[in-house]
Amino acid sequence: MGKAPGPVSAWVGLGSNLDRPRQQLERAFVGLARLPGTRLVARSPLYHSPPMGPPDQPDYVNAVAMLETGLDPHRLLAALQEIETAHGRRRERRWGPRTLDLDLLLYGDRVIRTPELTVPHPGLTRRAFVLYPLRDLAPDLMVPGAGPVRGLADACADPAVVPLRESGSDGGKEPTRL
Ligand code: A4P
Ligand code: MG
Repeated sequence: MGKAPGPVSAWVGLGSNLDRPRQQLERAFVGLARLPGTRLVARSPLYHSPPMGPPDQPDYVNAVAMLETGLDPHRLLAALQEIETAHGRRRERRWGPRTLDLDLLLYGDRVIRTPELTVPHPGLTRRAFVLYPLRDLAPDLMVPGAGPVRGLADACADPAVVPLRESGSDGGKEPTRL
């Protein structure tokens, strides 16, 4: 148990709107790169987005990471939750503000529906703050049951979701392969 047959491409959505969100995401990429049996292959540019859900919270910074991992999906989810906890994440209300949210967006072409894990992530096909950074990394990637990322991103165009200004290493417009 615990190992998938071979490395699988897994896509993780990152979001933060508390305690210096850019830095939260920078640290989260480091945490993802250190996961056992896992390589951080690429990271998207960072995006600025207004909150989806309760409006009485700060705007978010969002991004996507591509991993190659030998962890099975449930082990990977547990590892993502450990990183969230290390970032002081507290679960207070649904869609409330958070230091770090890590969502498992896609795990290869697998469709998973268990009580603790739904893949593809249920919000994936409707959220520009996920689809824009995912399109930067993999426009032709197929979302099981929904089609290619590029078409999904075009279909949920949201002018309020914009790349963060270039500044230092974390606001560039180009995806970074690692
Ligand atoms: N879970 C099931 N499937 C998954 C998956 N594929 N990836 C379960 C991650 N978790 C998954 O998550 C609740 C439970 O979902 C977990 O225990 C896990 O077993 P949570 O992170 O504790 O709670 P949450 O994030 O508040 O709820 P939810 O419904 O997952 O919210 P989302 O979808 O993560 O959305 N606005 C902007 N602009 N940007 C954002 O990033 N994020 C959210 C949260 C709200 N508004 C936002 C953003
Ligand atoms: Mg979540």
